[in-house]
Amino acid sequence: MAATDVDTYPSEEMRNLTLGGHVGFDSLPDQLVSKSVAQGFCFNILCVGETGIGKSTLMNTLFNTTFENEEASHYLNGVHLRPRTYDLKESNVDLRLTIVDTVGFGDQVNKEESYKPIVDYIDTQFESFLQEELKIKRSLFNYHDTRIHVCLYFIAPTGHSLKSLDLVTMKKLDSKVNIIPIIAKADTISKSELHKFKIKIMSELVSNGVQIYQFPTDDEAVAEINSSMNALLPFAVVGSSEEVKIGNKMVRARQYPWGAVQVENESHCDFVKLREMLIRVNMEDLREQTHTRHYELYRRCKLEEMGFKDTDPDSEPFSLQETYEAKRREFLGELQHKEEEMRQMFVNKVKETEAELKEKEKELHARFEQMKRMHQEEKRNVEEKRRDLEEEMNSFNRRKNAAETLQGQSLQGSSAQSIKKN
Ligand SMILES: Nc1nc2c(ncn2[C@@H]2O[C@H](COP(=O)(O)OP(=O)(O)OP(=O)(O)O)[C@@H](O)[C@H]2O)c(=O)[nH]1
Ligand SMILES: [Mg+2]
Repeated sequence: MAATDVDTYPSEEMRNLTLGGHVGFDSLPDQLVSKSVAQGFCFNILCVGETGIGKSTLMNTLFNTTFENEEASHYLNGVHLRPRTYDLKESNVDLRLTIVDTVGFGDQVNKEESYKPIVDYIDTQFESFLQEELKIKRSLFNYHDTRIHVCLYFIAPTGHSLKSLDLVTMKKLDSKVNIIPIIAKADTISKSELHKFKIKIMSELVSNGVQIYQFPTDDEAVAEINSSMNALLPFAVVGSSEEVKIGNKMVRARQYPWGAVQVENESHCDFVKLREMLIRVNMEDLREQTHTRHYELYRRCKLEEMGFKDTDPDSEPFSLQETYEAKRREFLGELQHKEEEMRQMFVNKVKETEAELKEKEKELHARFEQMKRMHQEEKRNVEEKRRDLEEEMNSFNRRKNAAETLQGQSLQGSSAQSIKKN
């Protein structure tokens, strides 16, 4: 075949050439940038944290705006997820931002199932993307990607340790999403306690095998800042919707009788570090990791479940048609097996019912015979009684007749005597 006759050049034969003048492909990165800018970006944040822990306030503080905010009730039966999408613009860059809130998280008495709606939500977004990819006429270009790029996990500032709900939830999520743990309302914990709390949290995460997102250190430009920030996790943050006058500037802060906690003051909290890492340095890496690690894992498991598999380079090429046929045969076999099982079950059930009915019929027959015997017995008794009564009646009549004759005779005798006397 012609295709096998074509010789491929070994990589050693590749040569570097110098160009005689400007050709223009050095504009490729710019082309990519302008194309991306024209297309716009999307970023999806999942906020997992107890009701009232400060999720909405932090989102408002992070994006320096006021998103829709509905306070959650503490009395919900279960956890549900509430996604809200906003179109934001900064300079000429459009960002479609989706914030997903976990409503009712941590409020139930039994918290065993609290992680499930979150896992389901993440999987559903992966599934939608996979379905779009598998379509014949797919439109990934203008598809609204709802896959979660980052999960901000809000830890309560207890100063003790992580709650089992936190550990279970993070463990269930860590293979599906980039988790950045943060200590919420960090103004409520003292500096020395916070330091110990951070160490405790990290050691608990490690001992429980929870994989949190690590800021990438393979790109030289950001390796230094990212590796120093990795050591400062989990960030202790403060959110605020108030502005306070500090010096002659209005800044976001929380005002207390003893002073103000400034959100953007790095000696007060790690808010600036979080914003830097999440939005300004690693947003693209979070998007990329979601696609190349988490989605890839979901896709692989899903396709393997559907019967697809890769073959090694030496064996026959992978054929979709064959996989489909094999899966179809397997499915039909299973269906037949199930049908046979159901038929057998039906036959057994009919037999059982038949036997039960026969048993009942026998019982009824026996009862009928018994009643018949009882009836005959009673009839005999009644007959005997009737005969006795008849006999009694006859003897009574005989005695009555005799008495009457006797009476008649004695009457006749007495009248004859009186005639004689007279
Ligand atoms: N001390 C302190 N209070 C905060 C902080 N952030 C938010 N709060 C307060 O906590 C309360 C709840 O804040 P929200 O942002 O509504 O909390 P939430 O997690 O969005 O609440 P739900 O959406 O109802 O679950 C508000 O009174 C906020 O002012 C913080 O960093 N420190
Ligand atoms: Mg809220």
